[in-house]
Amino acid sequence: MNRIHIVSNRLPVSINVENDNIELIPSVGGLATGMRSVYKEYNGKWIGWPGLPSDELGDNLKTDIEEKLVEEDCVSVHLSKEEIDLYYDGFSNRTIWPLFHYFAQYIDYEPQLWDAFVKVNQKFADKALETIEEGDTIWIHDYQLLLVPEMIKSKKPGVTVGFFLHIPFPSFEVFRILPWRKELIQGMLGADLIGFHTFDYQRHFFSCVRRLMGYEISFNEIHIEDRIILVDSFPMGIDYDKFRDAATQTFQKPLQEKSKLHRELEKYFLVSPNRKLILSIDRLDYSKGIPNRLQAFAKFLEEYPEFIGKVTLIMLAVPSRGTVEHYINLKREVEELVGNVNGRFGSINYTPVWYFYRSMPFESLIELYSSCDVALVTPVRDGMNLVAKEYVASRTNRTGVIILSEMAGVSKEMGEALMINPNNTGEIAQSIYQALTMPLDEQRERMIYLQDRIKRYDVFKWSSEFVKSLRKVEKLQNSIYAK
Ligand code: ADQ
Repeated sequence: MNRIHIVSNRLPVSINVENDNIELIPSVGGLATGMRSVYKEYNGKWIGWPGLPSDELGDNLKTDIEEKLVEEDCVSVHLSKEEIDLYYDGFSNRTIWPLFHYFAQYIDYEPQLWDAFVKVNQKFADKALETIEEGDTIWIHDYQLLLVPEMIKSKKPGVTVGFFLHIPFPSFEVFRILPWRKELIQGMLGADLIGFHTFDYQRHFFSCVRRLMGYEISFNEIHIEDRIILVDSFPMGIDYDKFRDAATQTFQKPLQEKSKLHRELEKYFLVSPNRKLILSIDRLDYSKGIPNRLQAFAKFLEEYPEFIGKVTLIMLAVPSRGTVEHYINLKREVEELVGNVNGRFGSINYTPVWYFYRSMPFESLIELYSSCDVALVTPVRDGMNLVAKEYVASRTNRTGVIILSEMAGVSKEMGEALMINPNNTGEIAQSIYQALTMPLDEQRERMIYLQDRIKRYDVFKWSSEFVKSLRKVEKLQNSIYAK
């Protein structure tokens, strides 16, 4: 069986260095979970950045880290502070991210950022080329590494290359704005298999390939001279059983073992048994529609004053990209809005919005998912959105309602959610009312369908389907070469 290697911007471990002692902390995120099963099963390596700027590490420490990573079959690509600034915070997060999420007004067009992007992509490709052999398979992830497929294919054509994009692929009219549009498409076309979360992103990609490069497309194949590139959609799932089992255990724990958060939530319900909780969880990112959500919640309290004192919005925002200007401004805007809503509708014993600007441990996330009556997921653009799936998996009693943006990739799999346009605060306010007053039977009916679907296509199914397609495309290539 051919080896399968993974390449992503970050390795699936973080590194903690204390008094020359190096500790590897495995990441528990969805991608790490799904991919770990793949590269371990197929004897591959995971190539990526270990998360520390290389200029902060001495040569000895760098070597020690590399040796430690070998134990986990990880290969590190070292990046300096300047490279992180220009390639990661720069071209990846100040140019591609806003472009692909339709925030054209935020795009940074600095050629210096592009140059760094090419250089660092080449660094990842070189490290991968050192690690892999002809005949191996490699699976490259996400928008930070769009040029890597071509950089590998051009040097080792016998390697089967897969690429998966975790964010939306924008329509041609948006994509064409970028000066380096052709280079990005060319970079992606080095892959033999290109995957997106949804058919719409796939459709946009085809339209860009046709209009910018003039290549032939037939069904889901792109034909370029003697190559065939397969393009398909693979909606990413979550580790469903992990969320369901953790939620089940949360309810079975004796009171003294429950977390502080859980005890506080119980106290809250004890004080007001008829109170309802709405949950909002995201990275603090302008694509997630957090201000709209707060405005809609305020509108809801304004239109339905009988709910003042009876509904609380718990809003978690994980700090993200805090050095990029638009993120700093967004943080300020969100804090002001939270202050406004609490100032307008709050009282001594009622705080309408509980706002947490921090990452939460897994147990607390589960407690919140399983305790909140409504999940408010309103991104203005989102490749998929795993929070919506995690909420569904954690609802062991099969109640709960999701209010979901039609702009999130996950909306294609969640027809039973209350669908909203995130720019329509009136519609969101109405949906909050509908969710809070929805009979339990109807909640269960919707939740059963959602759970069935999300459980069936979990993260393991997602990765195995992608690997299956990689094998298919590998055979296709071999048959072409054999002719
Ligand atoms: P993200 O934009 O990061 O991912 P999402 O899919 O929602 O968005 O994943 C966020 C993850 O962070 C979830 O697993 C969630 O549990 C966790 N999280 C959120 N808030 C947290 C908090 N306060 N504390 C701890 N954990 C928290 C990108 C794309 C998405 C796509 C994924 C996967 O932008 O569209 O769904 O990749 O492809």
